[in-house]
Order: sequence, then structure tokens, then C-alpha cells
Amino acid sequence: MNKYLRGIIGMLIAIFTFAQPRASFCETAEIKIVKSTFFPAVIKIKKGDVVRWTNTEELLHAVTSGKAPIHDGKIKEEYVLPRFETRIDRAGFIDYFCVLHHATMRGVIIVEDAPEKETPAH
Ligand SMILES: [Cu+2]
Repeated sequence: MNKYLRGIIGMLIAIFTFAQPRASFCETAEIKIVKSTFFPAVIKIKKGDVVRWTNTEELLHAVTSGKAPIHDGKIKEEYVLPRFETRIDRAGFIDYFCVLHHATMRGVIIVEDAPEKETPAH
């Protein structure tokens, strides 16, 4: 009986472990700030994914969207202390930059439309 129960529990654990990646609703794209540079500077994600910036240095950085130094409001200004993450719910290109070092710290997020959404025929 005990052996039987353990078998079932083992199977359930296996199912949950296996099902986990499929169950995840969105993915998280990682951008690291290393030597005052976004790495990778250009990322491609899908609509609904989360983008997470991680600051690996002691210098303060703040992320916002737009063509530096002009904000466009797609991503509101946030300090990366030491992380900042946000869900991207619009397809297209999002330029972003560090508010404090906008002359040099810039990146681009390419957001593809979600696959479950049918694109109309042209
Ligand atoms: Cu910065």
C-alpha cells in the first residue's frame, strides 16, 4: 500500500514537473547591466512576456522607454535596484535607455505579437 501510494505521489510530481513549462503563461527575458551597458542590448520577446533588468554594479541606473532623452511612456521610469521587471503588452519596437546615462546606455526590445492571436490575412 505504502509502495503504491509512493508510486502515485512520484507520478504526480513527475506530471507537475513536466507540465510546469507548458503551464507558464509568459516568459521572462533577462537584461543585465554590466559596465554601464545593457546586455544584451537588443532582445526579442513575445507580447505578454516579462522583461527583467538586473543591475550587477554599484552604480545607480534607471530604465525608461523612448529615444534618449525623450520618454515615450511605454515603460515608465524605474530604478534598477537591483532589479526591475515589467510585463510588455504591446507589439512593436520599444527603445529604452538609462535616464542617468542616456548618452551611452540604450537598448531595444522587439516585441512580436502573441502566437495565439490570429493575424488577419493581407
Ligand atoms: Cu545608467
